[in-house]
Amino acid sequence: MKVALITGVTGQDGSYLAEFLLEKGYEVHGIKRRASSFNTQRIDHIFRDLHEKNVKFKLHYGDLTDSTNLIRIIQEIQPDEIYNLGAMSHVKVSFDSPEYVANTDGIGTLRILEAIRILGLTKKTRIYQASTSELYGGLEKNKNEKGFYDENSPFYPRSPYGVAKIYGYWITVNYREAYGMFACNGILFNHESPRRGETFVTRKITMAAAKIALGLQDVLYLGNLNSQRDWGHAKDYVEAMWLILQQEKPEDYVIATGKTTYIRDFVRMAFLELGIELDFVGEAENEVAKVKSCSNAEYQLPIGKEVVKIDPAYYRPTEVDLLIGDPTKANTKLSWIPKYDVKMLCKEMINSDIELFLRK
Ligand code: NDP
Ligand code: GDR
Repeated sequence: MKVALITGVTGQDGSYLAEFLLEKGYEVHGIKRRASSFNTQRIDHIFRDLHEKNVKFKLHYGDLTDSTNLIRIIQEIQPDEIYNLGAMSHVKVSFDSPEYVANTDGIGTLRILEAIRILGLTKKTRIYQASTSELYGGLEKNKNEKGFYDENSPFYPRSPYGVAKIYGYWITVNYREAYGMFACNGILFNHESPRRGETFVTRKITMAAAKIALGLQDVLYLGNLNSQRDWGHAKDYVEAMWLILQQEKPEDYVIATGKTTYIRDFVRMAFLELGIELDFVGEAENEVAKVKSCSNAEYQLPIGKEVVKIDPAYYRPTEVDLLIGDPTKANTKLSWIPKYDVKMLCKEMINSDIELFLRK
């Protein structure tokens, strides 16, 4: 039986990956942080009491800022595979806590790699590093000739998060080259799901659309509606993480859908799932979305009601305007083809949020 260790197991991706690996027959260990209230909602359904027999999913307290803790856990578990998903992952928040992000997202990656080296596991343990499309920074001139970002496109990060992650990227490449470790970067473009954190834009939108339709919220305040993102489903993306570690040679891969959508169009799509058609009027900070029509008898709002407004507090000091990834290498070498497109993703998220608020 293979043994895997996941940092960030309580997050969106960690929870889907843990489910995926358990289904594949792995013994799965996860590192969770101590918090004053429960932070395991996304994994409670797969957790079994340790007193039961044959428990395949185990949690350990730990933190990516604590080397001794990481060394002890890795020594105890002797994992075949480590998925380093733990990170302060919010781009806007990284402007508020840049030093913490550098420590966790950047040096945290080094701590994992060094632990493997110190423990003499360089030939046994394969490592997946959660790299990101934020490394590209969305610069027009850095796209490839087809108009996408691929494994060879130059990086130009635009946030403390992106800068910390670029260290994680390069230290992973360096340890692979210097010590022959099986260490790989997955350069993943945005991926979402009903488990997405509530302050990322897609989930913020689907939750608000559901609440507004149900009469539980008045207005949704957003920042920049003009950026574009290549959105996939987290379930598809965790499969790619696993595939990357099953290859003969350690390499880095872009994981993306190859399609991009304006934030504004995701808002439109989410409300339309509930039969609510929106009209966007005005520009920049004065832009608003008004209800144009309501075709679903269950969700009737006054025509002309302003449901989306702009709050510049959500603007970022430096923005990544456009992300679109070229998944050709993953399609061909990993035979990875995503099952979800952005419309299916949006539908699943909105339905899940409607159910959530109906239950409350
Ligand atoms: P989440 O924010 O949902 O989860 C992050 C996880 O990291 C949580 O389990 C969190 O714990 C944990 N964590 C945060 N700080 C620390 C720390 N100091 N020590 C240990 N664990 C910590 O992120 P996602 O699941 O969306 O993303 C997973 C990884 O992939 C991240 O590294 C992210 O940067 C990267 N990524 C994500 C993309 C996306 O679109 N989702 C795209 C590209 C890369 P807690 O629950 O206690 O907060
Ligand atoms: P991103 O995701 O920064 O791409 O990072 P996020 O959903 O936060 O923002 C996407 C775009 O939407 C714009 N936006 C808003 N964003 C948020 N969060 N809240 C708002 O109110 C709002 N209004 C407009 C943003 O300006 C941005 O252009 C995610 C994270 O998961 C990272 O960890 C990961 O590395 C990258 O995706 C790939």
